[in-house]
Amino acid sequence: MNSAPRERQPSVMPLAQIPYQPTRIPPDDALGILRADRIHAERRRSVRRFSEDPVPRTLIEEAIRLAGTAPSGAHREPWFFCAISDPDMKRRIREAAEREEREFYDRRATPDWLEALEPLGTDFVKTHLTDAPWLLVVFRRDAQSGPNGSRLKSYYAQESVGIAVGFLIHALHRAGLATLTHTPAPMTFLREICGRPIEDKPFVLMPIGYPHPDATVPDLRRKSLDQVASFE
Ligand code: IYR
Repeated sequence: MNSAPRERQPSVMPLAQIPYQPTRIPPDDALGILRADRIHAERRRSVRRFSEDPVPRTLIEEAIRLAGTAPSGAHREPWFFCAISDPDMKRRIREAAEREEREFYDRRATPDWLEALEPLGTDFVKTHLTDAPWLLVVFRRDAQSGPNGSRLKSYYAQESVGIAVGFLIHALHRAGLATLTHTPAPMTFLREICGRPIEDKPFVLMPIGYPHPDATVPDLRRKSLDQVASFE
């Protein structure tokens, strides 16, 4: 006897569909927009020496809002941003990060890795963590609370947060602000300092501010289009 397939009772109703009709930009205009944006983006550099000049909190708020427009798996928005300007918290973060980085440079890093870092001239001293007016700690949320005490898991959380951080870096640069994607490993101390739950994994630690007037950056080149793309 054939039993009818059991009806799956959806626990959540599908979202209503609303029209999406952005104005279409003619290709010639679009090319101008993309080119101008790319030329500006090419001037962006990771900065390791920051001015102590203040940056208004409103700029950081807007940049975080913009990052939060990134697409995410099942629209779970699996990110959390802890923005820190408190000097004492910055000092604690620097102390903990330098402890980990000293271990990295003295013991943990493989010879290959140290060789790859050699041209950048980095070491365990992280003055940017106390000089920059803001430290932004980005967390990847692997689960979060939903309605009626439910737990919502994240999907493609790593990819989603990576995209959001990309949006953030681009937006900060457009606003004339510099940052550094800094990932001291391990970064678990950041969860404790920011008071985040165990499901939140530190993803990146970003100092944000204006570059120090005497800042320098390595004279590196970017790959050309044909080195990074093929058109079939
Ligand atoms: N986290 C260390 C090492 C480091 C690793 C990579 I990959 C870099 O591109 C730069 C540095 C540090 O911040 O010094």
